[in-house]
Amino acid sequence: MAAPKPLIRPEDITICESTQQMISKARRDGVELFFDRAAEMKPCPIGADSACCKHCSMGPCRMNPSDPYRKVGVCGASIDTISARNFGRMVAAGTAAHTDHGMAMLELFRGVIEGTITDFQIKDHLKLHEVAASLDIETNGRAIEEVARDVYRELEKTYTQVEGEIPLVKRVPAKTLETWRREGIVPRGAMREIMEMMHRTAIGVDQDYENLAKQISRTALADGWGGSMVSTDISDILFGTPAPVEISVDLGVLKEDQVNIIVHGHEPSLLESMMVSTAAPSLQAMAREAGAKGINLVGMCCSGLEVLSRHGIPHAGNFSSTEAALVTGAVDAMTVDIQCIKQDLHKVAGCYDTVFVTTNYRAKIEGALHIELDEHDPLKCTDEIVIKAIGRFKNRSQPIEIPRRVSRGVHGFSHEYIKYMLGGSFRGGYEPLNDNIINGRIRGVAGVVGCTNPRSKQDFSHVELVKELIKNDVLVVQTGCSQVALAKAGLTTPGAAAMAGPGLAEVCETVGIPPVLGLGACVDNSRILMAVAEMVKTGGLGDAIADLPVAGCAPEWMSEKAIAIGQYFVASGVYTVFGHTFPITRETKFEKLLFAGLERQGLGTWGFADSPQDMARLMLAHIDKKRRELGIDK
Ligand code: XCC
Ligand code: SF4
Repeated sequence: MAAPKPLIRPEDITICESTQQMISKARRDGVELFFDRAAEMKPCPIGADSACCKHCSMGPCRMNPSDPYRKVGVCGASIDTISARNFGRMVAAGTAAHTDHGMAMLELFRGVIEGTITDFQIKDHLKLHEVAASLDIETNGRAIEEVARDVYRELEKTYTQVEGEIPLVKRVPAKTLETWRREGIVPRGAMREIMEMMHRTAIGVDQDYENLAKQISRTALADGWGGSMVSTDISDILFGTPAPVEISVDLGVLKEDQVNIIVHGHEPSLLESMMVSTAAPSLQAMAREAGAKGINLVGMCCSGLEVLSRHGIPHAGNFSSTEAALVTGAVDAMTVDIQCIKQDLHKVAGCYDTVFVTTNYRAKIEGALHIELDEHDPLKCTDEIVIKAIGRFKNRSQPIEIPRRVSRGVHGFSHEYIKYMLGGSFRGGYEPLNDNIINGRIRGVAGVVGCTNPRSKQDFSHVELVKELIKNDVLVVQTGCSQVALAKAGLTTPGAAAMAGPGLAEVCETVGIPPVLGLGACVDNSRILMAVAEMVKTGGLGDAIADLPVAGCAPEWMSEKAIAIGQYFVASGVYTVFGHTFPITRETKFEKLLFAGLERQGLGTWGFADSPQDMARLMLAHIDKKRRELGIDK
């Protein structure tokens, strides 16, 4: 009999000490985690390089990634066709995820305007007016409902329009938009672009990788400047635009003597409703009668990021820590909606008697309890979950072990706030951003975003990359699981300015901000688009987004959504580096197009690196190149 394989040490799986502690506990408890399966299941080397196609039943056809032009598929499809089609379908899936989420927010907004939904309101009138103004909708002297109706009608076109240009391209800097028009990649409407992407990647349709690449960009742009941006705008209008607030992050936010409820997923409405339920005096009293000191509501992943900055709700951790949270035994209920919800959470929850509830009709899990959140009566769902959580608290039978770690940090930097904070506008005020870039105190701006992935050491590349960037005077903006990684590592405090280079440190100390600014969930990458558009419009740094000394990175990406995001940043003009893996065959024409050709068309370009030092090196080299081209390098 073969000897059992030695287990990977927790400290080699993650740098998150709380998650390390829970990996050890899970092993003692005999509970399998996704880290274990990642170690067990080696990725298929052909699939990893995107060198196979299963778009029809003449295949599946497999190419040889080390000799990619030796064979073609049964239909004759070349490696470039095959990998461009695979890439296009990833972009379509990622775009569909963000735009469907955005559409759900828009439907909620419509219900609020029509008065059929009364548990949510238009909370941020100022934001509504700003969004209206950006769409050339008259606001002067008009009732808020009228303006809201027009905003709704206009934004709906993001999805349903079949010709023309999606409404939010009005926010794109003129020269960038001109490039898109020349290349024929301005999105018409998200549904149309996703549909066409799926059509063109089917057997026997578009078999020219350059032509496919255009639709890939057009689809991705319907995400960034479409579905995601609508989602951010509407969420701000309904729930409030974030402003900086100090938050606790890490598994130590769970409380042994309270009823712990975790909300994990992506739609802010579930957590917003859960906040109302957990604050209800009757349910608070019920919790106390059960012996609890109170009800502790905690967010995870993007749901958590949506509300942490709006309401100061604590955050337990990112994608790779969702099972770890359950392993504490302290979670009385975990409730989920859409996206990044591992099917095995249901099973792990079962091992610890945690109430696990799916709430969205789009995302059920076989065997899991489903209590649907109906926006017309959201408290019905969330009250019931709270009652179940209290029941579980009362009957807790498992030993509880909560890691003690908690990091405090400041989050909630909407692009509106960055603008205000750095001088009323990005230029022409007190210590404005553009001036500090031009005078060299800030070398450039980097977006570090995206997932964690059990195939790379959790959080490690995020943290090392960001440390390297700020040391080199690069201001970092963040979203998604990356933001949580840096929060846990303590880099979202103003004190972290001490780790920044002298120029960036001076700016941070003067303004009183951390060198790492958390902007929210993955859909809030649209805030980064708005920030770079604002930088161009402010002046002094070129005419197009592609001229700016900025770069982006998703060091530990895993989701198709990340590919869609990466592609919309690239198509918008941003140099975007992905870490550890990239779904493409090397030394092919399609690879050269993504990694060099798009830049020649006036767009941005993709980059790839396996170590955080190399990611930083590539990003800094790009920022310096742009500074030289702008004539502002010293
Ligand atoms: Fe998911 Fe949005 Fe990725 Fe995190 S970063 S693993 S997509 S939760 Ni958005
Ligand atoms: Fe093979 Fe072509 Fe069918 Fe793909 S579409 S599986 S390459 S025959």
